[in-house]
Amino acid sequence: MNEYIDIKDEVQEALENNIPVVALESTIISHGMPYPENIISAKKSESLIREAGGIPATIAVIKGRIKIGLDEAALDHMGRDAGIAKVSRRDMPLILAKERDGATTVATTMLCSSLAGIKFFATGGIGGVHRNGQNTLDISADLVELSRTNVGVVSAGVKSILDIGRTLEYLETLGVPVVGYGTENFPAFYTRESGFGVDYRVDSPVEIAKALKVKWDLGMNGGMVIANPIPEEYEMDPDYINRVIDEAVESAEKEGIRGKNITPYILARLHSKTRDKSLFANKELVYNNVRLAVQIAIEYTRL
Ligand code: PSU
Ligand code: MN
Repeated sequence: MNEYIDIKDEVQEALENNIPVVALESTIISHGMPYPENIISAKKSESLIREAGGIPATIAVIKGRIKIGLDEAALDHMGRDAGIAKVSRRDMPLILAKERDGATTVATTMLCSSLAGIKFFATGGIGGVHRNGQNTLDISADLVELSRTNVGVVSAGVKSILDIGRTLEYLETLGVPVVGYGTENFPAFYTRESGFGVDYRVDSPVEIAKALKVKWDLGMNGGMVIANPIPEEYEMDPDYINRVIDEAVESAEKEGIRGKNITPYILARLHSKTRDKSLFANKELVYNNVRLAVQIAIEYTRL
């Protein structure tokens, strides 16, 4: 369909036959979790989508080709190879032209999903306005992508490594709807409540599917932040995790970590400081998001 994209056969068939497809990102594999947990999590996410009646499409760039749906060897490569670039929107043209490998962020997974015709995407957390972002202007390209690319993104909210309040303000400015699944409180990834409210509470996948259909029928470009709190049984103690996060943010500053390296640095630090408790929570919240995304995708195919 496009000279730069390879769509896996089963994904192409699903798209042609109105079978729900859910996209998954690869930055979470290459830069968000350590090996081998990253591969375990990626594979389990894919099987949860299949079990629910959908087709998974993990997205990455391999040797300059956009891959929509990865085979086992490609997934393994994304999880093991230390030299894979983190690819946000600005990086795409160069990584493709240079025929390099790249892990797609929320922004580029949305972009590639949309090029392939996929409307739903599940991940862990989205990027946002970094702390002190009002001075550094470090604002994730994920937010701008949400304002222009037609993909619904299910996440467990925004980590408090970011400035959650300013992230929500910025999404409002960009016209991106933020809904809470079964909650009025915007979740903060490891914890169910950030203290900030959502615009709308929604209690069923069909409500979300309908709202997105309306948005796109009206030609209003952009996605939606579907915020799905981590299940209670996996929630971390807010005081504990926020203390570890504060310490990790401080350490990133001290070491002069900047730009695209900040999030991977902090995540790795959290996993080591919590002795993988944060990694465990991260995996479980991803599975919870995958389950919701496939339900929304199913409802959307019925509208
Ligand atoms: N949050 C996580 N894990 C991740 C990311 C965010 O808990 O792996 C990744 C996502 O791919 C997201 C990206 O799109 O970090 C945001 O990076 P930046 O702030 O550099 O845009
Ligand atoms: Mn940034």
